[in-house]
Amino acid sequence: MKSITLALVATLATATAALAHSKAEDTTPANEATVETVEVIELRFDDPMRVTAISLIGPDGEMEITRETGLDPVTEFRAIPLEAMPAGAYSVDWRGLSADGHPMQGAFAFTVSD
Ligand SMILES: [Cu+2]
Repeated sequence: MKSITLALVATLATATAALAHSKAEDTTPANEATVETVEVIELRFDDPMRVTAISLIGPDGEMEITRETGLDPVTEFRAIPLEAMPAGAYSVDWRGLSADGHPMQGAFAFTVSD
């Protein structure tokens, strides 16, 4: 009985690895970067991700952005800031649905210089 259970666990582990969830590979601005201006916020994934929520938090709180890529699953998600971004510390928080159906979330931070 024990060997059957172990075999099952091994099978499940293999199936999970084959359907690995989409990962955030890279962002614009890059995590921990210092930039002078931000024209676009980009998230790049190794497999399509349906980004279900994204927020840009600046030195004075949450800021308005507009999604360029909408709610379709994409490997390159783009959003445009709608307000001027004063110097200071920023972070982007996002949630999404991976190509394998797993809910995902991530965050990155950057600084806008004077
Ligand atoms: Cu997954």
